[in-house]
Amino acid sequence: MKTFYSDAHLRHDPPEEFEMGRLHPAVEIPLRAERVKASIIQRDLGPVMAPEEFGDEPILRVHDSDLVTFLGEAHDHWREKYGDDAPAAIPSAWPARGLKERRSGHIESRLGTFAFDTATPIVKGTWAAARAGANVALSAAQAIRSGDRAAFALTRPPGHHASADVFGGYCYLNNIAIAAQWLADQGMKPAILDVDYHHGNGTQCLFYDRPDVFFTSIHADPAVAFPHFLGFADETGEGMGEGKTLNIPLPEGTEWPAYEEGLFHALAAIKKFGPDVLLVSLGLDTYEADPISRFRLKQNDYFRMGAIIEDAKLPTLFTFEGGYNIDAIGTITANVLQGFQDT
Ligand code: FKS
Ligand code: ZN
Repeated sequence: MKTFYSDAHLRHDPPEEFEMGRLHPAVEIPLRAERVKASIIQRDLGPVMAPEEFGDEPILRVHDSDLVTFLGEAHDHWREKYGDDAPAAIPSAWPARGLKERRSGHIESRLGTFAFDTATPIVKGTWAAARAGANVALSAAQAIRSGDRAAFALTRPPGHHASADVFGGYCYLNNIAIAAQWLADQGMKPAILDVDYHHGNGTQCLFYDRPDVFFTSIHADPAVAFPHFLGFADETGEGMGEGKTLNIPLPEGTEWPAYEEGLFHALAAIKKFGPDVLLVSLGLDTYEADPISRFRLKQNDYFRMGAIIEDAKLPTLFTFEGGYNIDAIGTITANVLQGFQDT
């Protein structure tokens, strides 16, 4: 299968993120995607291609123009306020419930308005990288639209936590949602399967009331895991979208047998929906040695994962999401793609 990749992702290189009460070295780093690209080439899984430029329109089908404008100018405004020594913009105040809120155009006010966490810094190159990521996902969608059986969008930064007007969880633009919407606009019927360790809250919100896009996610129980406020089993969609969302939260410590059961459950629901294209938010942070997550999948389990996804017999677009074990990320990503391809 084709892999789409843009080196513009290298420009998003935040040094640190604020979490658990302190600044930590960032885990969502350029080396992740570089390692994945290297493994794909080494395993000979297909050509690595540059994306085409799709312009703002497909992004604006998913995101509010206020967010898009903000992301485009945030770092300039941050530097104007705090100077070049404060490289990464991170919010420190939010318009929380219980206080009457007024919103000015000030950078701190806008950061608090659009960001939902402190782990998603905006650096000088963030917007260029995020925009290129959307083009990577759209180029993969175009390959699928043109008849390719599968495509891998090596998107970085990731996307599944970003919603119409909110960014966070290392995500700025929701790559998979942009691709799914573009395919829907071409007359296709998309289903989204999210296998990242963390619930795809952004993707779920974007399609929650939609009858035409199915969303299912297997993830760590949000009662104890990020993103904390969404991803519970009783969220099933609303209005016209009732029944078109399926969450499968699993406990910390989950190993392959229980995970596989969840995967079969998700794929059975997808089959019932009857899509003509499958989009997979491919997070690799379910790995046993992931530094920030607590499932226990082993390297070989990822071949199985790819084979099970292939068994849906649908044109399949993978987008890259999380996964932070730098030594394993290339291997386990390639295992999924190879498991799919060899089936
Ligand atoms: C743990 C705090 C968790 C943020 C985790 C973000 C996860 C991002 C991701 C994505 F795919 F988007 F990259 N902090 N104590 O892996 O879901
Ligand atoms: Zn994740």
